[in-house]
Amino acid sequence: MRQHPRTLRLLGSLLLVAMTASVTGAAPAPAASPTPLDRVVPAPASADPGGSPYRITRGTHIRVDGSRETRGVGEYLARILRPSTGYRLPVTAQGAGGIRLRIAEGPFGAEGYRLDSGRGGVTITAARPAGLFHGVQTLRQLLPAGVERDSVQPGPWLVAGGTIKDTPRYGWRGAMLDVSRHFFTVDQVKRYIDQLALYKINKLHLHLSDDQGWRIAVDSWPRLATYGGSTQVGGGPGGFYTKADYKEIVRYAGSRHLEVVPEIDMPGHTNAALASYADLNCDGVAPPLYTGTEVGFSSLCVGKEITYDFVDDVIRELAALTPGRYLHIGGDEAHSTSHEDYVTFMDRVQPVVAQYGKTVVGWHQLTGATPAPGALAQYWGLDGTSAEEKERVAKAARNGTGLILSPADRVYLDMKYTKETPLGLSWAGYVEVRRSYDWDPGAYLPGVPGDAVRGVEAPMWSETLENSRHIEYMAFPRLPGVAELGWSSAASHDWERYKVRLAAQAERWDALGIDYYRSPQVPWPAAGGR
Ligand code: TNX
Repeated sequence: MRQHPRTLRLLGSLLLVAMTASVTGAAPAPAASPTPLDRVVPAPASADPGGSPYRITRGTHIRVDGSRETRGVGEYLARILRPSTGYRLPVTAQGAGGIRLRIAEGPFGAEGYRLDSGRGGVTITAARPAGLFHGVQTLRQLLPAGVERDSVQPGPWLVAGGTIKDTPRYGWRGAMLDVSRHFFTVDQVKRYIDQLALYKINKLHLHLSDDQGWRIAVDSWPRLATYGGSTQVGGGPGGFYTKADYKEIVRYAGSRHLEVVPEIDMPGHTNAALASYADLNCDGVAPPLYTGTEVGFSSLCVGKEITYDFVDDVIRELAALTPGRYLHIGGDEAHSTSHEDYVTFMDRVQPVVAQYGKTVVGWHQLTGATPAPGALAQYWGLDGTSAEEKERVAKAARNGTGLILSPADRVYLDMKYTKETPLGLSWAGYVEVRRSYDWDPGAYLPGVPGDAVRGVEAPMWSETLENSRHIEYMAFPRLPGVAELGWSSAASHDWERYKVRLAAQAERWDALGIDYYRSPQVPWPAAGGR
């Protein structure tokens, strides 16, 4: 009997499926099964699957309400989806169905959202554009990883049916980039911003000055950038951001709903400034530029009036460039400043920040002086930090100083994963993926009231890091874990489940060209098909 050609094709594919299954020893995944709603990093507050999936097709529209910012989120989504789907995906204000971004009152807070998916469409609802933007990040992760590629992929583009309701645990979910030890270009910073946005990070802290380089143009003290920015660790050419460059970083971060927090580290970590202006030195002699990696040898001259003219000018110009609320004044490792001078300096400088309309952030040594009302302290101690130092921080927290947690032996992204890691430092120990994820910011420091903890931040110091590949290798896969600590509830914390969700991200990093460390602690999908 002659077989109908369609039956033959069907038999052929069944045979192929059976063979694949016997080769891999596993049942083949149904070709079109969409990603489950809860397979997202950071874990959403709730995910209720149900109903039919939505399929993005050639006819899909992205519908936005009238506001410019909502339209901006719609355009951002379209720019992600168009290259890989090959669809037009017009962003329109009219019509129904498709992907809808909607601003509405609701229990969303400033950054939360709700995502409803079903046969007729996907609707993301939020009170603010930032919530829509975070909802879009979730939607990305619900689509196949191929959606991240910049050439047309086969699809199908299915989003599982159901509802996600999501809102962050903390308002401060930061990442710091040290652009002083090695300089990174505007494009390199933008690339990192895009990676941070994937995981709903909302603060980009830029460490703009240190012993090895001053990286931001200051009109009233031009040599800071032109001379103080002219080298870096290892003696390379360094660089600095013009004011236009810096504004472009701020604009780009804003378009990804990140707030830039600029840091000028004082009174220590200031060799680049001291080298640029002899008058800033107590002895009136400018030291040479520095390209090594020691810390703690430099200090502004606390007893000289010109120091405060300098601080006033720098803070004024930087505040004027910064739409965000915060200005970080450093204050760490001031080993060459006496305690008395440190207190004098911080007492004088914090009001200058307030005078130019900003809120002080400082490294936690600030709690050894008197933190200004409303100031935030960034804790970077270790398990082994003395009980006395921890108590000083806890006491400040009880007195109203907010805390950002960046424990160095958990979330310093420049720490080596193991002794074999080719990049990074190890003064705080080796920090494998589990260690960076497996702690609770809300219960980390004894004696700290829960509401004093404003969030978490992952610093990336760049003594050993010279390019985007280096940054990515150290950030991935630890950064998503820190993002999850900042976003997801303590109740959802579970390494065994987290590591599976994390492993599923690797395909996405491959599609985006993000380098990462293949930690043996994470059950990565088998290589191949990449
Ligand atoms: C400590 S933590 C520093 C930085 C270094 C970093 C290297 C802190 C506030 N200061 O100056 O770059 O360690 O891991």
